[in-house]
Order: sequence, then structure tokens, then C-alpha cells
Amino acid sequence: MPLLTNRKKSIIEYLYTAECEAREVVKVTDEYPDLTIEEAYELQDRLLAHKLKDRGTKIVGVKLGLTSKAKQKMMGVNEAIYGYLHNDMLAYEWEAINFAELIHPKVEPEIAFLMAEDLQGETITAEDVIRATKYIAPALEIIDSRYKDFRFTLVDVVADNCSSSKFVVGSKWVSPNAIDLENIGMVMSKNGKVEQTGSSAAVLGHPATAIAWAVNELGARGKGLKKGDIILSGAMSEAIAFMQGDTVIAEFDGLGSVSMHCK
Ligand code: OOG
Ligand code: MG
Repeated sequence: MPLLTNRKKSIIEYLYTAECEAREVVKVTDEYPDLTIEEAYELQDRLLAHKLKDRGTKIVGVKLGLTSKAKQKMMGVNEAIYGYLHNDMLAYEWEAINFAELIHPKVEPEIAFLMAEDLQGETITAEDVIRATKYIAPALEIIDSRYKDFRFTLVDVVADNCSSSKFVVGSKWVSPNAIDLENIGMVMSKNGKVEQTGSSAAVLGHPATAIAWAVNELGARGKGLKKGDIILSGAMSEAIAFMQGDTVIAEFDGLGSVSMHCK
């Protein structure tokens, strides 16, 4: 990695403090409009290194973002991105999410992959991803951009670890060969009312294609997926906002359901 400049150091502290204090901040490119996407991925790595040092945060997997047209349109950014999942983002169906710790959270339905083996390369295909996958499971991702009004450019969102905040994985895990991964229907409801419907086909045509894209991006930066990693393949529909008292459930064809409650 290149030397850590004062400018990068101050951006890392800025984003870390915003997250710790659950406070929205002006986006980084307002102050540094010339930041590149490569620098944004470097900031993402540095932010994680900072969390590791400060509170022992460890990587448990990778998340993809903006892999569906619904999300790209919603956020006004038309490229896919990736970030890291940390141990302190793991949330559970039986443990309410604490609204006071978050800024302006939204939740989105995703398909999680659990890796059976390491996967690294620059010419990885969807078939390679499926071969290296042990199970898939239904998941909810809670995103909470640190930026004001949840608005950002591609560079901003990458530096902010792709708005990652928490994620919940459902309890039904199935082999990727036991299901038609290409077309898993999904219905997401809040407090009993349907809010979003979608299909796994919305995720770059096939969630494994999306993961192959991310592995190749990681590969170009000398990185890869590790055995045991959890991968969130990207939202299948638009994200929905939630508040204290809300319960959200996403039901997936053949995969069962996953839910979260906010207190
Ligand atoms: C960026 C993160 C997008 C997804 O699944 O598309 C994402 C955002 O929308 O704030 O996680
Ligand atoms: Mg997501």
C-alpha cells in the first residue's frame, strides 16, 4: 500500500468517528473532489485496519453492492462495488437491532454464500463460484451510509465500506446445487405489509455472476475469498427504511425466511 498521507488519515478518522457517534457527515468528495476509485478502495482497507487496531474488528467475508438495477437507480450510481463484512456486523434474528446506534438505517434482501474453499483469481466464472460454495442462505443487510441524506458518489460509498452496518443470515442453509439460483423469488414485508418483491435474477442476472465479478476485482488487487467467508451477493430489490418498533421479514422461494426487529 502507498504511504498514508495526512489527507487519507483525516478521511479515515472522519468516517470512523461518524460511525462510532452514529452521526451523518458531509460526503468526502465535497472536500476532496479528485479522489480516485483506487484511492477509495485503499481508504476502505485502511479504515478496516484502523478498526482492527482500535476494537479488534476482523473480516468475516465480503459484500457486494449496487449489483441490481433497482439499487443502481435508487442510489444514482451505475457500477457494482464491494466491501468487507466484519465480525461486529453480525446480527441475529432473535436479538433486536438498536436504532440508537444507527444513523438512518435501511434494510435489503440478499442471498448469502458460505465458501467451502479459498477462491482467488482474475478469470473466475460463476461456475467456479458455485463449485467453491458450501451453502447459500437467505439474508438481510442493514445499510447505514455515514453520509448526509444517504447520498454519495461511487468514490464516497466505496471509502465508506459500501454503507455496511449489520447483516442477519437466516437459519436455512442449502447446497447451491439444490436450488435454481438464477431465479429465486423474494417478498419483503415490514410490519406485515409487503414493501418489495424481487428475484435473484435482478443481481447481475445471477448472484454467482456477481460474486465472480467481485472475486476478479479482488484478484486484480492481489486478494481473494477465504474458506468460511460469508458473501452477501447484493440487494435483490430497493432497500427500505425502518425505525424503532419495526419488524422486517424477507421470504425466499426454496430458502425460507429471515427477519429482523428494531428496538
Ligand atoms: C450502497 C450499498 C449497496 C447493495 O446490496 O446494493 C448494497 C448503498 O446503497 O448505500 O449493499
Ligand atoms: Mg447490500
